[in-house]
Amino acid sequence: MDYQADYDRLAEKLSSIGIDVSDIKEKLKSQHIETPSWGYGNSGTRFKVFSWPGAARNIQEKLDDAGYIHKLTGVAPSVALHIPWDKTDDWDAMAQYAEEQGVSIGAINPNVFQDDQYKLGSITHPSGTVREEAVAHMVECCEIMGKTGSQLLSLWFADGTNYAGQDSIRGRKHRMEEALAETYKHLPAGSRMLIEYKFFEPAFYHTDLADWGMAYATALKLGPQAEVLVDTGHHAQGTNIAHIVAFLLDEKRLGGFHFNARRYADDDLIVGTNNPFELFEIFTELVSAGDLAKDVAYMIDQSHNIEPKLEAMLVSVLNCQTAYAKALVVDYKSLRERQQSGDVLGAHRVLVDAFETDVRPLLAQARVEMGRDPDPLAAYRQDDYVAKVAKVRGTIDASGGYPG
Ligand code: PSV
Ligand code: MN
Repeated sequence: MDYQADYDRLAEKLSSIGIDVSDIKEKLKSQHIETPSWGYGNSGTRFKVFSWPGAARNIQEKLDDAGYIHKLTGVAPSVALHIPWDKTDDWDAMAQYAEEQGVSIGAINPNVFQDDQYKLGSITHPSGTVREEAVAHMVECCEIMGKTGSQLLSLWFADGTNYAGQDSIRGRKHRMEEALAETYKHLPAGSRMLIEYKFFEPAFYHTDLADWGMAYATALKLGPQAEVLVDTGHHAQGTNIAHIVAFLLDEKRLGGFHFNARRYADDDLIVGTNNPFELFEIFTELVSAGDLAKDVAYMIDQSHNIEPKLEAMLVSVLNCQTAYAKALVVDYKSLRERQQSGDVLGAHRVLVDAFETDVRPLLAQARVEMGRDPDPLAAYRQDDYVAKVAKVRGTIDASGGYPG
């Protein structure tokens, strides 16, 4: 890949507007995008789960695949686990195995939505016994955090109702607060609880944690270790996610992201495929917030149906890099000046200029400096990893479920 001359030109242009290219490259090299274990296995829609040749069959293979994505990109050094999907008897061995693949264990995601007893909810269920089971599972996940060195408990609940009057919304709110307060007590020191909201699905009348405001209010009640997780697929059409991000950053309660792309609902498509400008808007808020964003956790949460699993994950990571790089080349000084003088379209133009900048040479250079291939997608396509794992793993029957 011949990118050097383009890189030199871009570096010169950036320095002419006062942007230090080596500073940008350092930031790109320290970017951290966590991939989800469940993105490497078979997954799909509620209509059909297509079997993918070489889809990971167990946690070791998921860690192998995550290690491969990190090897290609250099910016995906951790893997989120979903419990019990990824449960093991020997957490030390799993952490060790992950390390051997060049990755670490990231967020621990309890699963309180797949068992029969959760039909009417988990932590908001009318039955105290069911709520206790859900809390016990979350406490177990806090213990797993201790054993794996994970710093994040990432919570999402399918809880809600389908019909008006089905249950007391305020009653459920109180049950949820009680259950989360109990779980909070078990968080390992220095770790964080991320509260993910979603406005619908699987519940269709009301969802107990429907939006960022509810997650934020709940986090405030719980304490400083509780923060909000923004899944980009969990909003109504037209919602300005960048605004939510800016607000939560300023309130110091933005804990992290689940990135994916959507057109209609929670489509869980490859990040940045149909919403590159939205992704860029989000990253400009993060970059311009400086230190306020230093602890934000960046994770991918997608469910591939028809696309090759590993390539889908790779493209998502690369698209996050691209959005970040574009946000880093914004001329923020000029942006502030134009904002200050009321230059509506001038300010907007500053953002568009950065968005339209071809950052591929910059990314190529940063990758080479990280010891990676300048073009990870080409490297992936030339490599035989996928063919090798397809041969070893074969095609397993995927009719078992919908992990997405
Ligand atoms: C729910 O749609 C969600 O976004 C949550 O993060 C789950 O943990 C994940 O998808 C996997 O089902
Ligand atoms: Mn999610």
